[in-house]
Amino acid sequence: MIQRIFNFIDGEYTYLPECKYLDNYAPATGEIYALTPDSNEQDLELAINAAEKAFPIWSKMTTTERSNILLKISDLIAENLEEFAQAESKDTGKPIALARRMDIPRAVENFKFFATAILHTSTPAHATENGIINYTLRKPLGIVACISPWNLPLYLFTWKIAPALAAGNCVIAKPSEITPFTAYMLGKICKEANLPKGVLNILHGQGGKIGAKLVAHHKIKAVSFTGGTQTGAEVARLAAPQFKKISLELGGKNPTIVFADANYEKALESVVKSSFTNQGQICLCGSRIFVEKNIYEKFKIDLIEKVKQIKIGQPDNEKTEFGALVSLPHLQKIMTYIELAKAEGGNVLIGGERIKIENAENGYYFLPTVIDNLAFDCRTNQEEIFGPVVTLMPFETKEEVLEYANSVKYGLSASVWTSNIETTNFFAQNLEVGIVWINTWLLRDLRTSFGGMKASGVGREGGQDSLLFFTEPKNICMQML
Ligand code: TXE
Repeated sequence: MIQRIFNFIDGEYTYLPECKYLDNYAPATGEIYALTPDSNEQDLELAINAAEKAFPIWSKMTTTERSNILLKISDLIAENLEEFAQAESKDTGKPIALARRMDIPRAVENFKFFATAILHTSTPAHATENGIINYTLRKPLGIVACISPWNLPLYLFTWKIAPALAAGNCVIAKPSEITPFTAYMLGKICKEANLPKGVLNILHGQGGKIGAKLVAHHKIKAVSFTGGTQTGAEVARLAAPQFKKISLELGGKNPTIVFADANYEKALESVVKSSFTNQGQICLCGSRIFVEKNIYEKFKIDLIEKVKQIKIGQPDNEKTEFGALVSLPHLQKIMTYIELAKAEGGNVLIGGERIKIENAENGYYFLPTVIDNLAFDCRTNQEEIFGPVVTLMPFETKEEVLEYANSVKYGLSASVWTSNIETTNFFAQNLEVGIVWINTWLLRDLRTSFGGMKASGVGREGGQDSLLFFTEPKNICMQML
């Protein structure tokens, strides 16, 4: 049965009779299972008007009142975790176990974290000896846009919405048209949590169409975007002339650097995860693996053995560790990079092709792939592939591998495996990325600044960074009588 998705505007699921719909596919089977609104300006104006009406009410609530409602949303997502996890797995092709363990719990945490963070904010004051005092007020911006991608749908959707709402803004949120379902489900939760109508409006549709119109709308004061670097540039081009605040979390081509003095087994285990979690569709995945020369051959053999053991299957199977890619166009993009790697002299050590799974022959399944024998500066090693494809390269010195690691236009994250403190400090100081993990990967503390530099984006999310982004500072200077 094909399910119809609706926009959530002014506290209700809305349906405009002339609304057109986009097909929504289940990656596990390649079948159309839902229809997504292809929203237009009319839908956008309805959402803007609803947000405009709600802003005076929501922004004037106390932080405790806002906090209680956001905590209720967090609790309701947690109470419906299984339903959200099943929906997320079906919509994205990711294993149900991963959606249960990572995606939905993080959405619960996002609301809880920012619902409590706003209870503990402070702003600076500066007193001078001649009775002058300066203090800072921070005010919500107004109506803001939150635009999120298809790889971690509810996780990243709520990562933007929660702080925006917590800070007192009203939000028009646009999820990816490729994976809209859990965003659609969030509307009902917000209604049950008594979020005042119009505070959060969820608009579905094509990025290049309603997404662009949302960014360009003169009543949108800020845009928080996560997605591709190219799209990020387009968002910036539209927002800049209107002096909107923008936060861009974009692509990555992250290095994983393994020294011979690392904990070998831990490094090996982690490299499998940082290469292939979520089928390699996480902007933080380590897609370029550099291994110190004297352990390279052993590491290569051991890594291939580990990859062979990955349980590939239908996403709804509890035992599946590696599911389907998110869409057929994305699978085809991945296949073009395999051909490119071969043309550049790459040696496909494992994987490199689409596979058919019994009873799901039309699903978007692709083998986890490891390629070596490529130069650090070839296209395969410079461009973001965003799938289950990693390259393996040896190195001899710190200086050599630092040059390789920093050689890409991206600067999002990196993992370094070593037991040597000098090596740790050398890379912490010199890697051109926003996040460096030492002897770990994807360990996240929501208080930390999250984001990248170079072509990986502008600004940071997380903790106070998000609350500062979604508020406007005002300095008051007072001469005490
Ligand atoms: O991102 P898009 P997609 C990278 C990865 C991937 C590429 C494209 O390389 O292959 O981005 O992925 C909306 N104005 N990442 O297609 O197109 C769109 O509807 C306003 C890295 O998901 O950037 C969706 O909601 N909005 C990333 C969102 O932007 C627009 C995770 C992202 O879409 C728009 C995912 C426009 N002109 C992909 N065009 C990460 N950093 O985690 C599109 N959108």
